[in-house]
Amino acid sequence: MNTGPATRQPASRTLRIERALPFPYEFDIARTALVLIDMQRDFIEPGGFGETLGNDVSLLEAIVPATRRALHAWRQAGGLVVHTREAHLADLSDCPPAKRNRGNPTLRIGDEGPMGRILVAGEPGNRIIDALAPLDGEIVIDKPGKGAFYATGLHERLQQRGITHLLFGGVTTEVCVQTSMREANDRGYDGLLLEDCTESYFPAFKAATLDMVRAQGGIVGWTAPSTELLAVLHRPS
Ligand code: TIU
Repeated sequence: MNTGPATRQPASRTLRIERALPFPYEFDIARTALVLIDMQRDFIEPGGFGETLGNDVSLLEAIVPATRRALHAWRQAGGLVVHTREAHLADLSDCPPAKRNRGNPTLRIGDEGPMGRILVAGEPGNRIIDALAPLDGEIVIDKPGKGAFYATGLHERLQQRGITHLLFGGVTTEVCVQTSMREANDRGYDGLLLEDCTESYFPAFKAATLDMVRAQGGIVGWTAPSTELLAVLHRPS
């Protein structure tokens, strides 16, 4: 059922984030979606996929308050919200052996862990964290790859709605977020990464990704702190 502010089609309204890098970012709320990548328990809480890979997952939690504020403001403005989850079918038919067998994790994709089967759709660990839980009417994409566009139909769904611009947040910055931004870039979207709404298990990789995105005149897209987004959303039109 579609209810609540998430389903309202916002009126066309062009906003401009002056302090975006490498130069100001202009977008029409009616043609822009906020895309939150993989803010699921598997990556953010102990006992999930992130930890089985040997990572300290506590770093990622720090972005939740800023991401929640951005999500709330975007919902208030009536903008389209897309949530993704890295998720595989229970029979793992969409998980290539190359992905499952990579590295030396303590638990592999599909194995039973403290939050259910690792990275499997419908398991407790695969749920988006409560603070950012999707509302009815928001798009929720289960993606078998790192990128949000691979084998998901997301591009078609965005095209149906006339979306041309994407604001990105989520985890991890250099893996699923950057892959999704690059996929979006190749499909013709103008993407902006909200700097304080994304995090990596490796702070240096986050910093490098922000630099890579905005280098060469925005070769992948733009970056800006979420406070700049909030400021333009709250400014009277
Ligand atoms: N391992 C890691 O940094 N990330 C992933 O495996 N998936 C996402 O980034 N969502």
